[in-house]
Amino acid sequence: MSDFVIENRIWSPEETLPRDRLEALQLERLREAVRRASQVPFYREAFARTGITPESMRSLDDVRRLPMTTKNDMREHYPLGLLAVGRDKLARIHGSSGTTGKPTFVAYTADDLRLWADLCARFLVAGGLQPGHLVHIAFGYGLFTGGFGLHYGVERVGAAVLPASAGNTPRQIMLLKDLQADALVCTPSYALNIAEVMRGEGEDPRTLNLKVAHFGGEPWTEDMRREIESELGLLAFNNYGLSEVIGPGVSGECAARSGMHFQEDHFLVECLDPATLEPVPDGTQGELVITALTKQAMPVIRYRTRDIASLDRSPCPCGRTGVRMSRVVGRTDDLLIVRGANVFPSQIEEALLRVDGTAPHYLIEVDRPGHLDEVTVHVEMRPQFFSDRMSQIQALHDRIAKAIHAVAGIRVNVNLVDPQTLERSAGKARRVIDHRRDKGLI
Ligand code: DLL
Repeated sequence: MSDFVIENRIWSPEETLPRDRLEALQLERLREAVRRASQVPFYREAFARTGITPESMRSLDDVRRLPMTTKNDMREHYPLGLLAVGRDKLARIHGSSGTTGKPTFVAYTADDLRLWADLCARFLVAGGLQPGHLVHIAFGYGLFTGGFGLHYGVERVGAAVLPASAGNTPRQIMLLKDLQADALVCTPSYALNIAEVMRGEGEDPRTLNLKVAHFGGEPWTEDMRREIESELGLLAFNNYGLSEVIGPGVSGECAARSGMHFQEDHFLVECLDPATLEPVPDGTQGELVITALTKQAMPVIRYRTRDIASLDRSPCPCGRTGVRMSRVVGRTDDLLIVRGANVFPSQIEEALLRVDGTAPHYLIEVDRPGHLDEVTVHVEMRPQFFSDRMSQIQALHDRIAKAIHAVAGIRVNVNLVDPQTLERSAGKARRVIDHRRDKGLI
């Protein structure tokens, strides 16, 4: 870890608004958000069906009467069907890559961009960024919101940006060494990658000048934080966001590093049981559902993030009053419900890792050919185990099925496949194909 001392600096006074004033502001803004969303036919029609008007939002609990928005709704209005302003009012368009091939576009007015830079400035300052620092940004500059989002946030703070963008690790290392950046912005896994490549070259990553890092865009753990901090000799801060809501800047850690403060004056957050859509108590994990209160170009009402986390409303020593969210522990799209049993792909992975002879490459296929769900787990054999002897293959097959039953509590079909035959991904590995979804059964 670094011996850099983080001062508790607050960027905007709104971050410390007493709860009653914050909630009054949220309610006022919720009405405005409903008014703005009424400019979008998708929302206008949904509001009309249930008699929603801005004035009908009498308390913050009334948010629960509003319709939810899903990623699928965004896809159905491709490319820009959810705009609340004319195209001539747009200042920027970003996009998030989806599994369906086409991105989901998100749009910003000039005011939205100003707000976004400010929201990023808030968490950057909370995590020790100072005017005069040089910030190395290794997020991609492009449709992804990471690069440009953080870029303007850093500029807003009054620090300098090195827009290194993503990829070409040796070049990133050269830039980090030669320009002596004080802060690093990228995904946590990429920071580890930079450290690993330096070590591979016989260099000590701790000799870089980095003092702080702001990581986001993917899940990571406390263990990973410890490892990155000791490898790179810096203090690492977590920040969270998603394109559909604005990008980075939805929440971020302060010096206390015990949860990410939600920027509640701009985003109303609910934590719901993903099955019943009822609120869960604070401290209990649920799906985050977010309403953007002030975004103009593309209002978003009760967006189902699919991110599982918990909320903590206890006071924070930093003085910020925004509720803190925990790390994202998983995504609801990772959870499979098979014949009523809940199974995470990670449980199948855990079972496979217990069985000798299987490689950590697998694909889970779920279907409902009749009335019952069926799961087939395709598993690669390790090259050294690959055998012509039926008896050996049968024994391996049985061991896998038993291990999965023991860990995940479900019976599955096992399909052993030759080494190197399952698809590899340059980004996130695709682990699940659920035919029930394609058939509209779930
Ligand atoms: O990843 C926005 C972002 C960029 C946030 C850079 C922070 C820093 P998307 O590409 O739309 O947007 O992906 C959003 O990434 O729903 C989470 O599942 C995941 N995610 C983002 N930040 C975190 C985080 C950006 N700190 C999706 N921890 C979200 C865990 C995160 N997961």
